[in-house]
Amino acid sequence: MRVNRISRARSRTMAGLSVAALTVGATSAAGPAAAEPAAKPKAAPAAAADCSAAYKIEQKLATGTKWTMCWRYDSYAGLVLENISYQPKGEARPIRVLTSAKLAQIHVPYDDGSVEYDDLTGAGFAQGLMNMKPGECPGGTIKTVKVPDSWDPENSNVKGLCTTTRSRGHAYRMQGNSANKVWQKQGKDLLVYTVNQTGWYEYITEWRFQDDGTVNMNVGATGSLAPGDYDAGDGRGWPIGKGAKDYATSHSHNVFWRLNFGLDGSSKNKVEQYDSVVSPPAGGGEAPSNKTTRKKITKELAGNAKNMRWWRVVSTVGKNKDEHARSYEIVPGVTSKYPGRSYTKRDIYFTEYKKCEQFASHNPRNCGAGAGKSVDKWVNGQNLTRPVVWVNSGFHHVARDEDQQPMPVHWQGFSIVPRDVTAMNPLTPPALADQNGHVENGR
Ligand SMILES: [Cu+2]
Repeated sequence: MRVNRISRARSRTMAGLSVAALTVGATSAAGPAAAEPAAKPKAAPAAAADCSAAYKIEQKLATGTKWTMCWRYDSYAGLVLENISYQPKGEARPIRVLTSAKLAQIHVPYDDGSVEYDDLTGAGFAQGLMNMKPGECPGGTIKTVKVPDSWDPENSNVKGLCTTTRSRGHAYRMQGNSANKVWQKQGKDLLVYTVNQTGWYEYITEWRFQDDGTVNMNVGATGSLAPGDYDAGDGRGWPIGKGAKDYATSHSHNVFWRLNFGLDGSSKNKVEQYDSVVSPPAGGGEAPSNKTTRKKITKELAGNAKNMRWWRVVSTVGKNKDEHARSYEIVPGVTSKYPGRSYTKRDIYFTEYKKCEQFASHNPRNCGAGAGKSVDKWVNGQNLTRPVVWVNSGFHHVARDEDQQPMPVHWQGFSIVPRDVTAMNPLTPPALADQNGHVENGR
């Protein structure tokens, strides 16, 4: 966010601290956060989340699905979720999905070219963790988070991590022509979120774990537009005051996520890209035809979303009860891609795991001379055996009158959806469990 020095000091109650102070605290990002339990085994993750109770999130949803994970708090990334496992009813053991998941940058360039921010590594996103009262974590639990390298050591313990559950409407409905019964289920989600103030903005980082195995990652921006920016010219902003006054400067929020998959407990995963080509009706056919082809992504890739294109990450060790390899599909959200920087030019990056590669731009860790500081530089032809997935979701924020006051939350993000993780719908009622593939008994 745009932060003039005065507004930051005011909003943070940390007057006198500057960007320089952030740099001092930077080193600990290279190691585990102070709050992280010591001696956590790195290799061969166990099926269940292996962390102490204080850092465990475990939720069995009303529909029988259980999600388990560990959390920690990083001095740049904020909330980091680790060892995320999914266990629908009918599965004897938890199924590991992700080794780690976190935000990897929020890049905010302004349309007048005056400035750009890297909110995570350069503007104190993690430091801005906000206290929540029970009212903004309805029905849930608010955990206390110790902010590492706190700019404000006396207030480094923040009641800042909400875990709760929410209904999402129909998980499914089926009646058909002949059935005399309606099969329907209302889906339930586990929600995990923090609020981080960065300048005048407040970002809600939300992780939503559905009982059908889908995970939604979204960032919502709210708070307030920065009043110091009501000075834009034509084509660079939008008037939000009376008449042709108070032109708030337009800007982009380019949010990056970093997902380290660990399907079935193994970091060795495969990546596939699928594309479809539609052809006009031919050979007496009535309708256009469509051919979908798979491309194995064996080397690092900087990819672009495209109509009818999708990717999936495939387990090399686990199969479902239909003998199909388990996988997770990456489903992009609505995005407005910002072409201004090398790292914002692509929608997705698949890189070979390297410990120092943690942030999509202005990576604070040392990857060696000439290694580059952004994710696009790390796509350099390596074989992809332990893929890390970086997703870039852009939002071009042209302010509107409704943005005052407070600014309504605007969301951006994407999902990962299970593909063949279970042999059937994980919420299938027992009476329909024989309908795997062909339908039995003439139904
Ligand atoms: Cu904005």
